[in-house]
Amino acid sequence: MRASVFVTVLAVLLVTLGCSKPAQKPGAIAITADQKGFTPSSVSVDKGKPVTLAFTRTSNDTCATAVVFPEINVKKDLPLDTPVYIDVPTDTARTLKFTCGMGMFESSVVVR
Ligand SMILES: [Cu+2]
Repeated sequence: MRASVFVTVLAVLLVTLGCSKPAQKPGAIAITADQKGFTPSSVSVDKGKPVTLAFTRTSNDTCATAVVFPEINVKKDLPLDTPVYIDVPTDTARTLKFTCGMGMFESSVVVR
């Protein structure tokens, strides 16, 4: 019967984690998009540790109305003053480039 207790605990845990997901992400790394591009334009994160970036566009005077991570096929629109959360894979040590929708404001996440 121990196995079934374990499975029940695991299921409850997964449901709890799942429910908390759409909420705010306190550990997220904040990145601002404005006329200067992305700030900070480079972030380093620890390999193997889950990382969420929170992109917020704070100006209409910028072409960074979207953020693109070409290596992981992620493209997200950045509505004004609304945080957009992106989970970055950290399983391998590498540099993940991110830019605006036109490939400008080249920035990076360094996983090491
Ligand atoms: Cu651009």
